[in-house]
Amino acid sequence: MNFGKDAAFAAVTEVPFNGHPPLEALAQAHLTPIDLFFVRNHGDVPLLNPATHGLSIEGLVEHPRSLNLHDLAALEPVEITAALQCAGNRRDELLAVAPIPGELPWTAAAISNAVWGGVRLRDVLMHCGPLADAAHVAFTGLDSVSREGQTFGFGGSIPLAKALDPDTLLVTHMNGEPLSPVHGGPLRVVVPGYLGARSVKWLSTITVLAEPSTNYFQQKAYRMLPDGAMLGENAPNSVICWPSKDSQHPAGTLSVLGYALSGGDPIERVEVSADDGRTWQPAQFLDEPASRWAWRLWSVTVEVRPGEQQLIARAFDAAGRTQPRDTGPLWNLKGYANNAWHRVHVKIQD
Ligand SMILES: Nc1nc2c(c(=O)[nH]1)N[C@H]1C(S)=C(S)[C@@H](COP(=O)(O)O)O[C@H]1N2
Ligand SMILES: [Mo]
Repeated sequence: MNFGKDAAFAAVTEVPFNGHPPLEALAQAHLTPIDLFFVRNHGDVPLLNPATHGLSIEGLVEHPRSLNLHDLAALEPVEITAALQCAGNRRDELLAVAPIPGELPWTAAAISNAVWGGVRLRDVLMHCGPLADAAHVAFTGLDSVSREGQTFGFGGSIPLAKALDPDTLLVTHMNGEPLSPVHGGPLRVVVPGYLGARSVKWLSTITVLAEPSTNYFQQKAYRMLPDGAMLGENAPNSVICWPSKDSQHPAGTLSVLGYALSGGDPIERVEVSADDGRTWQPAQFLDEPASRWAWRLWSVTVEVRPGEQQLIARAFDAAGRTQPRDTGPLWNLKGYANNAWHRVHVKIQD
């Protein structure tokens, strides 16, 4: 089963279904087509009936509620363009440093950008009245995931302040289409600027808590060390989508294309070096950001001389935060959050 994906979509695993578009394809459209948008699943893809799908809001709220999609549709509709990036994006480069057992070898294509339609999570939460000790908002999906001898729905949580951000959405539409089953239809969360894992698919329960979710995917996975920080906001990242790794090109000028994003301050500048980081050329942005959460596609033309060459990209956000130079110091047990300078080796002919 390919869940409506394009022939060019590359499956990483069939069960659970995981895959990504060709890296070059990502730089070709500001909005990633649905049939190319990457997929990250930890369990099955439940086929849910939108007519009967229910959402319950419970925990530290004055008025717990059960809503259906019809109730949600009565709230103010909102659309936000946002990139979704898996914490495992670019894990293959960390794998080249040292093995990372049990994790998928994602390339730099575990990311895509879409316009998400739905309602504000804020509107639903305010309707339920969070109590004074509310500090986190947890989400649980209707898929079945097995870990440590237990079977449960994938889940995670975000701080209450992020849940009340008007851009954090309960999503029913993607690029103008009803949300497909593989992307969490009929209802998912989209938490712009955070790692993809918090954007829980097949959403059935929202629980307002004093502490982060106890779900395995909040407590055990998606932290930097077994007891280290839980992942949240995406750091600045930029990737060269074209030319591809180890490709051959004539000497002279070469166009370089890529994406950049950040979960904090917006991306302000992308630079490319063709001389090992001695000199850098600023890239031009190809798109006007529809929102601060959208990715920026960029291009730059560099001079390349015959021989082996490395192209390097790095981005800066508006606060001057940038990407670390080397992958080595970023290596971690689970292979998360690699945002080192992105390096692509190419061969330039005489
Ligand atoms: N219920 C559920 N939600 C989930 C997941 C999952 O396995 N189950 N995977 C998460 C992860 S790790 C990512 S990166 C994003 C991927 O969203 P996509 O498949 O729509 O690209 O969904 C998140 N939401
Ligand atoms: Mo992910």
